[in-house]
Amino acid sequence: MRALRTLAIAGLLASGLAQAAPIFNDDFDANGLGLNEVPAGWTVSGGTVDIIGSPGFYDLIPGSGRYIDLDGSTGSAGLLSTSFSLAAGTTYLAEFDLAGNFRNSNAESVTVNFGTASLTASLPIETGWTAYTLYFTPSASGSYSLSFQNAGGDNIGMLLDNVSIAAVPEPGTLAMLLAGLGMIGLIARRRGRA
Ligand SMILES: [Ca+2]
Ligand SMILES: [Ca+2]
Ligand SMILES: [Ca+2]
Repeated sequence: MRALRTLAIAGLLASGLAQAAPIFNDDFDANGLGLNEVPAGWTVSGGTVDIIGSPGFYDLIPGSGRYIDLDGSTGSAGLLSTSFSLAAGTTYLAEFDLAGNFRNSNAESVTVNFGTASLTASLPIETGWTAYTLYFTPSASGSYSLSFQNAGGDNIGMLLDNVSIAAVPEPGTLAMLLAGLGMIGLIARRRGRA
């Protein structure tokens, strides 16, 4: 009985978490390779970025398909950004991988903004893919952007791959789920006693 109940709880929790539906996903692999390119679904302003990788085009981290060099080849790192329609009160999770520049030891930093949330990442030269997360809960529904800005402009920037955004289940939803499970447990126990 206890095992069954545990299974039921696990099932309900899994279905609750499955509601974390991805609304955006990009591994950049569908793009053509090139210097000073704009990846599909993104805009680049105030400078440039490069699309590099497999096969054999500045493929600095083999096995990653295509990815972004956040400082293009025009002496000015561009602001790479994309925007989404997001709902008030929903929490969204942005996930992405950044890596060092793999070419020179100049200090690098990338500022990431997601709605009003932001972080700055600084990775040394040969640091492989490193996962980052940013949570944002808009107070009003509307269009919000996710953007990446490499500092400096020496044509060698940090690398970006595997960007995704998903709506995460509200804590309230999980709390209600757990309260519901408590009720089921109570009823089951009463039935058992009767
Ligand atoms: Ca990729
Ligand atoms: Ca470059
Ligand atoms: Ca640089």
